[in-house]
Amino acid sequence: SEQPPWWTRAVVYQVYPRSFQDSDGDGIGDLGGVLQRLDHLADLGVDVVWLSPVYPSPQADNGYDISDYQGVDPLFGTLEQLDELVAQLHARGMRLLMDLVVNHTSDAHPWFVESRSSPDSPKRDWYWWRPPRAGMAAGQPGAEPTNWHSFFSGPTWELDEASGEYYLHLFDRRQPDLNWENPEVRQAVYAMMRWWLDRGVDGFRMDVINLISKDVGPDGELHDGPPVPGLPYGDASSSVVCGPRIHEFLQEMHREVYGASRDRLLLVGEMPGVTVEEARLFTDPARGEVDMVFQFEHVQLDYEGSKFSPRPLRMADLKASFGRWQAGLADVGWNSLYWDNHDQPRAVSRFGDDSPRSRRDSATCLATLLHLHRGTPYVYQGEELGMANAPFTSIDDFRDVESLNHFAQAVAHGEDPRAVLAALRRMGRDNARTPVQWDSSAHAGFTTGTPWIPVNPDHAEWNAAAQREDPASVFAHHRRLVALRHDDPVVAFGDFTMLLPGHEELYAFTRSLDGDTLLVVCNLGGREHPLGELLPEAVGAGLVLGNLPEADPAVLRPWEARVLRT
Ligand code: ISL
Repeated sequence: SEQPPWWTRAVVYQVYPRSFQDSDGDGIGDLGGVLQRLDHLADLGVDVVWLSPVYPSPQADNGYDISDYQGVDPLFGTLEQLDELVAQLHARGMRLLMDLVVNHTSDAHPWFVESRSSPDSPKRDWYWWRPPRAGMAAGQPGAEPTNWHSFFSGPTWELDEASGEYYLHLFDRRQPDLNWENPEVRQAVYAMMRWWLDRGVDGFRMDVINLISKDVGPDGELHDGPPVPGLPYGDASSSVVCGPRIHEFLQEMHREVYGASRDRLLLVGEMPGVTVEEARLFTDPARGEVDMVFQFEHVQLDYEGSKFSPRPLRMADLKASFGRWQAGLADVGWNSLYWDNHDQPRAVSRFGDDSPRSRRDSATCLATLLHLHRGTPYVYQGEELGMANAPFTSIDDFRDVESLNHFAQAVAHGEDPRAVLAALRRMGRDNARTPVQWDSSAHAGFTTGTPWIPVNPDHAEWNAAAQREDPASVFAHHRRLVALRHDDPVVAFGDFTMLLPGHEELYAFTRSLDGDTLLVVCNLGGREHPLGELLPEAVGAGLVLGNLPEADPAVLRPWEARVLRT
């Protein structure tokens, strides 16, 4: 049979460049900084670097608003440094994944500037322009073409005074959605992708790629969505999530772009709202779409409706969700595995316990779970150090457009500002965007200037320098887990079977390949459990890797994780 693709044994590390390492003292991380820190990545042993956007951008959404797809923003450096990064990574046996943000551009992109210039512009149809709702005057509240609520609060439509028409933006008003119905748009995107592949990059992480096909009628009609509770808006999901032509577009992209490069590439689609049934189609190699998707189910279990209405997570829900994804993509397709990224709170604060007593143990326990599932693990910068959420106290501490817009909208609708702030502190994206903690010096070694967002004061204790040589550190544990995936085919390819599905604190499963079985037992709580009673087969088994010093094999201590060979 054929060799499995290279990425089935790979671990990906995400760099969010703004917060990784600053090399020129302006307080913002840059490519020079990434180049200085490659030894950290090589030490960890990761195979791929996914680089969040460095393209020219007004930075309304930290670079996810792109004004030129074929360049590097001076804030981050030069195209020459990007080429240097490709060369340096390749020299170390690593690959580079670029962020592809093509659901929308910046409103400063020349395509949009041209499109906006006149209803007769040849690029008018490259974006979604619509007149006000029938019988209503432009600008009147409720005159928007549909009732859709933006991901970043408010309506998804912005009025252009000059033409009296609205344009669509599922995200910020400075991020107008491209019209993928127009074949010229698609060809322009494909040409840009080929240009990057010719530069030697090894694939793409495709931003909200399952939103590019909108459910539009033959005469251009778009439809209102069901009401969003408590707000004068509707939910756009049924019109934009995995729309009617999404598979066709991804297959066309595949044919038009990858060509002879296909086997060296990794293609991962970020897909909010994707179901496991859809993911099977997206990742079935025979269909020629993408290699894996980022799904969102496990990061939507600890809130109700909106991410800013948090509720406690139930372990049984988490296990049921992962279990379904592991089973659903067992024979066809492939999973991506992540706890956090630049859009999510820090894993140890959200799924673990970041109090001093449990932080190291819960971070290493979560790492064990991440790396031992079947799929490709993604480690987000700082996760390998057990970095935690930030101690934000006021709305002035936040930088993220999503958080700032939500605060303004919620307070305007009468919510208690203290309650809104508490939700932001728990769920806000800036938690993941404080600078990487390299050492205990001022600004954690991130910059010699003033960081664009303050470093977490806990860097005095929690930093890379303190962990690199410490075999008990979170970093050292991640490094062992990466190596285990490279060395042990059971970790990469073994079947997954969930055990004790209803247990409220233990997360246990087996991985099996050709009669060789690993048993993984993780205690996701602060109490001891009688492992000998719950899973007797665990007691005599050989320890492959654990996160605490060896002790009584019949007892699983708080946040203890063991990988055993039965
Ligand atoms: O963070 C989220 C929860 O509110 C998501 O809705 C997030 O916006 C979604 O996952 C899409 O994320 C991606 O596209 C956004 C960008 O802001 C994110 O940083 C990016 O990862 C728009 O480009």
